This record gives sequence, structure tokens and C-alpha cells, in this order.
Amino acid sequence: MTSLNQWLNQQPNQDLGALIDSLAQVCTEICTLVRRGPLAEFQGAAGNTNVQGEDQQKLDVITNDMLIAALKQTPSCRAIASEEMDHAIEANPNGQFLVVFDPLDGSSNIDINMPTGTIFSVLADLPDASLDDKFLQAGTKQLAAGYVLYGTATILALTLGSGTHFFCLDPATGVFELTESNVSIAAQTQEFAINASNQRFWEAPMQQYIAQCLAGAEGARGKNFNMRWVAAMVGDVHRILCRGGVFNYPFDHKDPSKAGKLRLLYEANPMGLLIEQAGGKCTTARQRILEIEPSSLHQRVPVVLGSLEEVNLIGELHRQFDAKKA
Ligand code: AFP
Repeated sequence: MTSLNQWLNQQPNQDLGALIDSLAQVCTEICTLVRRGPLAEFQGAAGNTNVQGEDQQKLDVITNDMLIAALKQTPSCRAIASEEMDHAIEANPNGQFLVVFDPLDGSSNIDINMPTGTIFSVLADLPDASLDDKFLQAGTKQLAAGYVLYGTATILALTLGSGTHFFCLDPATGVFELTESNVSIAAQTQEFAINASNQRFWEAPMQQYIAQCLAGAEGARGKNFNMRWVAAMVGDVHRILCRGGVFNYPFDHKDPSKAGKLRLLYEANPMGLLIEQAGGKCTTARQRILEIEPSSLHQRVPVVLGSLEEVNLIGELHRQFDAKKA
């Protein structure tokens, strides 16, 4: 067995390794809290809304505070941004890394004992930029990305830009152990994930894609599809890293002020790097996510990610649609 610590010690950037180790440590504490379920008396709404106008759960606020406290004690962390904070905050003046995270993705799952997770992305500091602007870097600039999935087992999926690797938390020792190196996503799939209740708001090419999947063996695709939706992106992305598939949170017309539901900096970018490093693809259906130049900390983007051929097909349907309109 190789522990996360041993694995990080073999990596070229030891400062980055120490930062990842701090993140993993605080996620084991978050895991302990989440695992207590109703016994922790932290379930339910906090009574606040975050900058996105979403209701915060008590655990959103608590886990956010836990991550901030841990990162402030990690000298290499310069600044912190989070789904739960309007603006970035200082960590350590001499730090070289920026950390942006969603402390508890899928928090609507907390009260029903379903999977949640912590998603994080690490960037290099931009010394001359203001605090918020430091984080406005394309996803290709990420030095590391990962998530910790609090599911039936607690799994860290991590990339430092060279492969995606799984580490499972051993509850007996509190140590993350390497369980799979260089995860690889099959290029083809017969499984898709989408919140179908938004169907009437999707654009025509996404309608067309899902209709073809639903038509199954008798339709244009000539094969049957299965569907899954965890309502926590960490769960859906983890399933795709394990057995392939495609995850869609597409552009829709539900709310004209939002170009999609998911957030670029702490959802789409880290998941995009993990997926690409496992041989998959991550786009908006029209553009590679990791090449988007962010314009704001909490920017939203449409997301299509997973098995290469399926993401390519969805892209092609959008390209044909756009070409007809032009
Ligand atoms: P919450 O963290 O607010 O529960 O949102 C989770 C999430 O951002 C993402 O993890 C899911 O894929 C998506 O929202 C689920 O959205 P629906 O509400 O449309 O199912």
C-alpha cells in the first residue's frame, strides 16, 4: 500500500504536496462530521443565502470555516476563495498558492444521507493582482485539482497535472491509501446523467441528443442507454471516472441571467482537469472548459463532460445547430 503522504513525497513539488496534505487532513475531519449524520445536530438550513442566492446549509458554513482555518495554517497558501464567500480572502502573505473550493458540493443531499463532497482547485499566486482577480485564471493554469467524495467510502480523486489517481480513506487508520493510479475513462458509453426536469428549457441540440439516447436500440444511436443523477456533481463525476458515461448540466433558458448552473472556478475547472487527465473531455458543448478566461469569481458555465466520443457527439450536434442558424 502507498499512503497519500508517501505518494506526495515522490512528487516533484513538495510545497504543493504539503498543501494537498493539509486539504486531505481537513477533509478527513469533514468526513467524520458528515458521517455523524443527524447525531451531529448540524443538519438543516443555516438561514442564510450565499452570493449565488442559494440557501446555505449549516454544514456548508461549518465546512467552509474548517477549510479556511486549515489553509490559514498552511504557510504556502496565499489566498482562499469559496462558493460560500462573496470575495476571496487572505491566507498567508508569503504563500505561493491560491486555493478555491466548494466546501460541500451536493449539500441538498446532507439531510437525506446521500453523497456529498469537497471540490478544490489550486493555482499559482498572481502577486500583482487584487485578491479576487488572482483567481481569474484559465483552468489550464491549475497546478492541482481534486475532490473528496463522502460516499459509502471516502475517496480522494487527485491530479497534479499528470494523471488522475484515487486514494481511499481507511477509517481504521485515518490514512488515505492509493487504490488506483492513472484512472482511464472509456471513450464510449451507454450511460448519461442530466436533470431531465429542465428539458423544456434546453436548446434544440441537447433536446436532440437526449431524444436519441431515449430512443435506444430502435433509434439513430442503435443502442440502449441508462440514466443516473446523483444531484451532487462529485458523485456523478466519480461514477464517470469509474465506469464512463456523460454528465450534462447544459445551457438552458430557465433563468436568462445564468449561463448554466455550475460554477467555473470551483466545479467545472477542477472536474475538467480530473476528467481530461483520465482521457475524457470537458466542454460547454461549444468550447473546452479549461480554456475559458474567467471574468468573475462565481461565474457559471454549461458543462458537458465524460467519455470522449459522447462529448464529441454532443459538440457536433451543437456545431450543426449553430451552423444552420448562421
Ligand atoms: P447543491 O450543492 O446546492 O446541492 O448543488 C449541487 C450542484 O451544484 C451539483 O453538484 C449538481 O450536479 C447540481 O447542483 C444538481 O442540480 P439540480 O438541483 O438541478 O439537481
